[in-house]
Amino acid sequence: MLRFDIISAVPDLLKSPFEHSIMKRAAERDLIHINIIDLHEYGVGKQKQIDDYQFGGGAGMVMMPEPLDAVISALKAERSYDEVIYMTPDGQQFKQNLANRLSLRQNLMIICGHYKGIDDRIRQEHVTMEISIGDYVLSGGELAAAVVVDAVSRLIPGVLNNESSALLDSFQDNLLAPPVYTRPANYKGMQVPEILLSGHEAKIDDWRFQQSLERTKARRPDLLEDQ
Ligand code: 6GU
Repeated sequence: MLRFDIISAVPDLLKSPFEHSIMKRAAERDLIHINIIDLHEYGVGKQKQIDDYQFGGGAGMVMMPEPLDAVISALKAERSYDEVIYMTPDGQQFKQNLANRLSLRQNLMIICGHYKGIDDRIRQEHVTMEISIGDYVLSGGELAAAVVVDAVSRLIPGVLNNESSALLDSFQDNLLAPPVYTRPANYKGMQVPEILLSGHEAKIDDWRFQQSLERTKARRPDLLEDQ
């Protein structure tokens, strides 16, 4: 069982992504557990304040250290965490390889930043890994966290119906996935490649591999140089 504790100032953003399809089934089978914590519960004072102006001036609020320290410390008192992850555009770029490694962990804490981000001292004190999902800026870390949780969860044995199917995903060998077809065999005159109808398993595997290679060369040659 892989447990995710996700800290957010906008927890509603994280509700739906895990309540459907594969994620839902994974939780029902107790293969993953997703716990979403509203940072406001740990806010300061009567107003339950969680953000404040930044020192040095400039537009945008910063998430205060005290509420974050309170929630992180409360969680750490319950169990030990393999990683305390902060979702931020200046983190390491999320790749399949990192998803694979995280899928082998037991307890992951994920902090979603908002506004200008979190006070840097919380990063120094508590955060062990910083992840970005790509070179663009989102309004908050929640959607990025949902991407990470989804990509990691589907790798856990038993989450996908056909376990081998995760091994054939795009990127799993630094290759893009081959094209796929279903019925009808003839669609508007476009025929499904003959080999797929042949029943020749070994030849089909070989064809798929060649297609993967060609697609990767054409679309993402950088992946082949990555090895
Ligand atoms: Cl993790 N957070 C935000 N706010 N923007 C991002 C991101 C994360 N990854 C890419 N853009």
